[in-house]
Amino acid sequence: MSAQDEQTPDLDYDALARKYEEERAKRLKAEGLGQFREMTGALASFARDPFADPQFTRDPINREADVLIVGGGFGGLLAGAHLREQGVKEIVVVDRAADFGGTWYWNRYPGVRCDVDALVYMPLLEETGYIPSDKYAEGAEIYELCRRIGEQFDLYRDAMFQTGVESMAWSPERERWIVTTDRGDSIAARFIVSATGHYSKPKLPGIPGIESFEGACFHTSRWDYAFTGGNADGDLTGLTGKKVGVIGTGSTGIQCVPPLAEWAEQLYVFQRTPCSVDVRGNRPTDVDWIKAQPPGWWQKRVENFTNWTSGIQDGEDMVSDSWTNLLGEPTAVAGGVVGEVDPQEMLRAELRKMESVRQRIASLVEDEKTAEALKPWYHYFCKRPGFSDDYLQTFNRPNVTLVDTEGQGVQRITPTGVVANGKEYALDCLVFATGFDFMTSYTREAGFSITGRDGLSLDSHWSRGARTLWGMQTRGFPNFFLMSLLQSGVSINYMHIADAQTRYIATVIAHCLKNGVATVEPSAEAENTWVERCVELSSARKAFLEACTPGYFNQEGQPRPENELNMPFGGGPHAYLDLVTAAREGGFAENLEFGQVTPTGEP
Ligand code: N01
Repeated sequence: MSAQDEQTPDLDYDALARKYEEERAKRLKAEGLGQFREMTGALASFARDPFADPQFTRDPINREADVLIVGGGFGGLLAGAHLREQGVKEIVVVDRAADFGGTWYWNRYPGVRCDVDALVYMPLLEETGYIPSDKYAEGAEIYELCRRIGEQFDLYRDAMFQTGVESMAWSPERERWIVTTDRGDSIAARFIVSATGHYSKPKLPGIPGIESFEGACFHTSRWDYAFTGGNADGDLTGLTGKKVGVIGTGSTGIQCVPPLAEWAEQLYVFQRTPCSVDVRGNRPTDVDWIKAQPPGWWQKRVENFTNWTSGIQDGEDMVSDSWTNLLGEPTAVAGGVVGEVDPQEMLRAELRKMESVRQRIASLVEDEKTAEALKPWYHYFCKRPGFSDDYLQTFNRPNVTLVDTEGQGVQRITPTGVVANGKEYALDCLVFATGFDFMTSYTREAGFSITGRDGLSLDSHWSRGARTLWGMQTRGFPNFFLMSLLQSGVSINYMHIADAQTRYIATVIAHCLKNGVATVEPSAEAENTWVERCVELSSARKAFLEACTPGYFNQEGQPRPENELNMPFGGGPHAYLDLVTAAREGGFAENLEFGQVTPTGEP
């Protein structure tokens, strides 16, 4: 990197690199991921579902199914919808939640919205006829679309809610997966689609005293409206006259802080690392535009968005927002995930972007010390970029205090408050916006054991890293499909990848059911080739993450050696989507091994 740059002669890149390193060093913790705690034991009550009927009971179910889908979020819903389109009849969706929705079932915190354009993020809009009201849809609206998909594709009929899968094991005799649950069920399923989500296991910080707090206390994905009053639109009347603290300033924190500030008597925002907060620019949906579109518009817009967010100027920028104009120029995206652009050019563009984010803070936040503390000093893609048009301005309110801990975090929690920077802040309510387990271990996040052929557990099979074909199948686990980020394509718009993956999965499953094919799994050669390709392409992202400020992307600054296997595919969304689409359109057989055939006729 040159010390100066023609476009921004004032930006001293070497000085920035030193500053970033200094700030990173402040945040590195020896405990790494060990600093977080699961919601078990003394913290088990944090996991309670505040939206479900706690009295719900039912008799155990013993049944057969063509396909068992774990997870009723968009991954599971898309799988269900595409399987139905292929004529598959017996589809059982199992979810711990009391309804469909996945992330949008759980995350109902005030201010929750999707920060990706609704017309590309929300799937099956043409099929359901649903028109989102805003460019960035509210969580409640997305949750409603999930329910509508469940209805329209008849997925409620056999759904099992408030039910956690405990184990699944392949029975070679029956050529079925035997799935057990925490309600005593036993389901023999021919196929499994494990769509357990990327942010489904909330985590808490292991701050000393966390169990001792006596006020209201909850994680953002289990919002306690019984205490705060109101709903995701605000009206948090229960907070009138209350002192509230929020720990965590990631994408969630920056969304719930403005409504909390509006209703609490006093709000303390405990910050360890500031989020980068860029322009949001929400506005009502252009309904006339949608009505004027020919069929197939969703796919076209989705492809256009993926192109623009991966450095390809594909004619008109249909979405035209802070994502498609990510670095202020058509460069690339996501810290080495997409390897199509000159890394030095990308680095300079990214440093300029971060500078503009800092300048925006200085222009919006009145108190200079607070503005200074809100400035992020790390590479733009080390953390997920944030967007908001009201978060920064919230710090101009007299009832809001930023408690910046300079990378150290909160020291202690007491029965009556939080101690940070040596000072105790008395609180009536404490909110943890501290995120989720992310790519720690597939089965840990999913919460159930998976045992394939010959008693092989997925944990031991992947003990040195994941092995998959296109991130969706793994050898030794017949008829098992998964949706995760491991060796899978990634896009800013998860739905583009999820839609392509579930179309592929539905095609392969329907092929087997229609033709009486007992089993399907990747061939050794196809799996090895894919794993090698993923490893080869992982080096850019690996190096990038190693130099990043700690966060969930890099296992809190301690990236693991097996990461070269446990990363998303580094060849960009296009290469991945082309592959999966070609496979679905006829090429899948050459990469798969099929078991014996007993013609059955119908799927
Ligand atoms: O979680 P996070 P999130 N003391 O892990 C802080 C998606 N999402 O729920 O940065 C004090 O990003 C931690 O501090 P630091 C999106 O993909 C999407 O916000 O580690 N603070 C950080 O600030 C996103 O990335 C949307 O120093 C402590 C925060 O907790 C993902 O979900 C909306 C601490 C955790 O941030 C997760 O986002 C929301 C401690 N001891 C979320 N420990 C949209 O589409 C942790 N922190 C809009």
